[in-house]
Formats: sequence, C-alpha cells, structure tokens
Amino acid sequence: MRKIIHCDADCFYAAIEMRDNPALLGKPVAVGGDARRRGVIATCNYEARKFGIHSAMPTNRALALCPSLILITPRMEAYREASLQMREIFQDYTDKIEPLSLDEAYLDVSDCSRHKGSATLIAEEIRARIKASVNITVSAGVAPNKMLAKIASDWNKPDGLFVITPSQIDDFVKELPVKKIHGVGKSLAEKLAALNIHTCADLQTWTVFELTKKLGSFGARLFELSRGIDYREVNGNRRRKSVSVENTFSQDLHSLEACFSELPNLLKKLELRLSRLDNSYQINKLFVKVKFTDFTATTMERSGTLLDEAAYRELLETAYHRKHIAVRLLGVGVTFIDRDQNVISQLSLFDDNA
Ligand code: DCP
Ligand code: MG
Repeated sequence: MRKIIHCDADCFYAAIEMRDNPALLGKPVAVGGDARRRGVIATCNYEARKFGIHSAMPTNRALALCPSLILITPRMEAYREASLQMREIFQDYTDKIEPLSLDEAYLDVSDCSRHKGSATLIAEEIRARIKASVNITVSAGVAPNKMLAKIASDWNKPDGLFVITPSQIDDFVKELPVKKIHGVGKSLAEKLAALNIHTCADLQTWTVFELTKKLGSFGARLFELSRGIDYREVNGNRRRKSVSVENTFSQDLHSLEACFSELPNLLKKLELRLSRLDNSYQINKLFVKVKFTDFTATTMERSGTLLDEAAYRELLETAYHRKHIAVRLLGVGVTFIDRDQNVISQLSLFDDNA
C-alpha cells in the first residue's frame, strides 16, 4: 500500500493577493482580466464564491453578480514564487513530487520516515509549515492512491485535511457521486445519470464488459475507479515537451490576412497557458499548425525563445502557401528545452542568436 498526499492551495491567486494586501480581507476579491477586454476570472476568494463567481467565468458576468467585487490583475511572478516555496517544503519529505499546477501536487511519502511514517502527520506538518512561511492555507488529502488523495483534498476545503485509510475505501467510494471522479465531466455525468448511475455503488453493479460496451475504454477505467482502485504512479519527472492552443473556426478563413488577424488572440491564449507552468521551462521552438478545408494539416516550426508575433506570422505565411486554400483550424505552440539535454540545447541556442 502506498501513501499519497495531494496538496492544493485554497483560492491560490486570490490568497496571495489577500496576503499582500490585508485591506482585501473579508471582501469579495477576484483575480482576472479586465471586463472591457473580455477578460475572464482566474480565481476568486471564498467571499466572492458566495455570489456564484468561479474560475473561467467572464469578468463582466462576475461583476454583474457582485458589483462590489474587487478585481485584481494577475501577478504571476508572486504566484510562482509562492509555488517554489511550497515545492521546497515538499522536498523535505520526498523526491516523488508531481506538480499538477502552481498550487497543486501529488506527493508519494511511502518511503518517508518522518513522524514514524504517518502520512497524516506529515500532511499536517506540511500544511502548518506552508501557513507559517508562505502565509496561505493549503488543503490536503491523504489516501493510498492518487484518485482518492485528490478527492480527499477537496473534501474539507478550505484549510482542511481529509484522510482515507485502506480500510475506509470501500465505504467511502460507495457513497461517492460519480461526478467527483476525475475525468467524469458534466456530459459524462449526464450520460451516466441517464443509465441511472449516480454513485460509485451504482457503477459497481455493472460488469467491465457492460461498462466498456456503453462507454468505451473509459468504461473499464471507471470499473476500477468506482472501487477506489488506481495504480498510477506519482510521476516526479513528468515534464511537458510542448504547449499549444488551437481554434477550429465556425467559418473557414479565406485569406492569409484573415489568418493573421486570428494570431493575436491565439498567442494571448498560449501566453496564458505558459504562465501556468513553473519557470523551469525554457522555450526553444515556435510552431504553427494549419488545417485546411480539405482536412489536410501542416505544421511549420523555427527556433525561438519568445512568443514573437512577427515570427509566427512568417511561419503562418509559409504554412498557408503550401496549399493556398481555405483554413478551418489554426494552432500556435512552443516546444521546450529538454532539461536533461539542457547544456547541449543552450549551446545551439547561442548559435541561433549569434
Ligand atoms: N486558474 C486559472 N484559470 C482556471 C483555473 C485556475 O487561472 N480556469 C488558476 C487560478 C487559481 C490557480 O490556478 O488560483 C489554482 O487553481 P485551483 O483550481 O486550485 O483553484 P484555487 O486554488 O483558486 O481554488 P480552490 O480553493 O478551489 O483550490
Ligand atoms: Mg487550489
């Protein structure tokens, strides 16, 4: 049996803003983009959540729900710094740390001897240390696997701890609504509800064969998850090799100019995605993807270290002229330097700049 802790900071960006400006305490606060620029909410504090505001909601809608909402522009540097401080605390307990975002990580503490190996006491100590040194609260879940640890960290949020021991798994999952399972989004939950499946106990009455027939390969996965079975390892060196965003247009784009005009918006989205990664990632290539109206696709890449719009325009121009027909999808992305190959890549980067 493994011992997994899932840590997740409470209303992370908003918590950092309240920490750095105590005048915000007790008031509804959101971090996000300007309503006049069609911005969205990145997150909000728990006072603001009472008004129905949540992540990814358009800012103008949030302001309509709560006119006294205090809106703050994100300060990614401050969030990254807090994230690194948390990471350093985690490292005192294990090397098996898998960050999921700036404020969230799985820790496998099976081999940690602190607190006589009690994952519960380790989690409590981690929470207390983060509160003392970073000055924000973190919720944690402790369980024998990733699936259950993640559900547990959400159970007593905010500033909460929830533990699921091996002997509690069966009772815990029986009551568990299927929509709490990671990977069961709104549409799958509706599909399951139509089959009269609401809890994991309901799921457990189905055979693997039946679930696979109804739901495809995820059906087999649900067979396991509904029993609290999850063999996934905490993957300490899972690194992204690239990040990209793309858009399929409701109406094809009929000229290079029309494609160019979509670039700023795509690059803005890409920038947002990049800002959520920690700062150990270094860009080494830029690429574009173009899918034409005949469904053929092409990509173009070049070296680069910044989201340079002029460079993307050149890539797009070349890719577009390969076919010179209407475009149904555009994508932009970057690839990263492989950390293990860092030295070699640094040398070639130097050449590129020379
Ligand atoms: N974030 C974002 N856009 C989203 C979701 C999240 O920019 N659609 C950012 C802001 C969050 C941070 O990522 O502060 C962490 O995401 P979480 O889902 O953990 O949300 P919070 O930490 O804000 O709230 P919770 O207390 O529910 O964990
Ligand atoms: Mg969080």
